[in-house]
Amino acid sequence: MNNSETDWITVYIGLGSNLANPSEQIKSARTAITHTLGVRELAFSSLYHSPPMGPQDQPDYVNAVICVATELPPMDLLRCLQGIENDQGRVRKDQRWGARTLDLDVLIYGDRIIDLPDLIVPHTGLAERAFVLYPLYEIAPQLLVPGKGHIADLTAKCPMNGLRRLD
Ligand code: A4P
Ligand code: MG
Repeated sequence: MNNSETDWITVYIGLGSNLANPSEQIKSARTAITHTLGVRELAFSSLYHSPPMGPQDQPDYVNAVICVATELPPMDLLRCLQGIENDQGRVRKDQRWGARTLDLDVLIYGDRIIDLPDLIVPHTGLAERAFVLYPLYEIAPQLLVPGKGHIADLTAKCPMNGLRRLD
């Protein structure tokens, strides 16, 4: 491994969609993420179906988690992900946790704890959300979530809340 290779950081990104053919939105986003310069896919979870957290008058979600290696600094990665959300028709409305074609969240960035106005990592709520924990556990069962604990313990404590794995 040369020196530049050692600067690549392992990052977990959560994908969510509940509009305009959610499964296809998630698959397109996976392709877009892995085609981003400075990003390489390491693993991709199954797709999961779950009822909405937050306002109930919206369709159910499809969620997944991707693990990548990246040489992008955290804010550059976030901007790339927001660009992909926009490309896939994301419209930001005032309602919190409303329906969306695509939501990409930086869940974990190496062992970093980040507390910036525009970026909090590990992602807020990660430890309480079945639709994040179970796909994360599927692809990284040994993971230590910085500041929160072992993924196996977090997952064991979290009810599935209607989450089910899609074939
Ligand atoms: N931001 C801060 N930290 C991060 C991070 N780690 N990753 C900021 C990504 N963004 C981060 O995000 C709002 C702001 O968060 C951004 O400007 C960014 O700088 P947003 O994507 O514009 O809005 P949002 O996603 O509606 O807000 P929020 O509060 O992040 O919502 P969540 O936590 O993403 O939850 N139910 C199911 N079943 N499945 C879901 O995936 N998702 C949500 C949204 C609600 N209910 C759901 C699901
Ligand atoms: Mg979000």
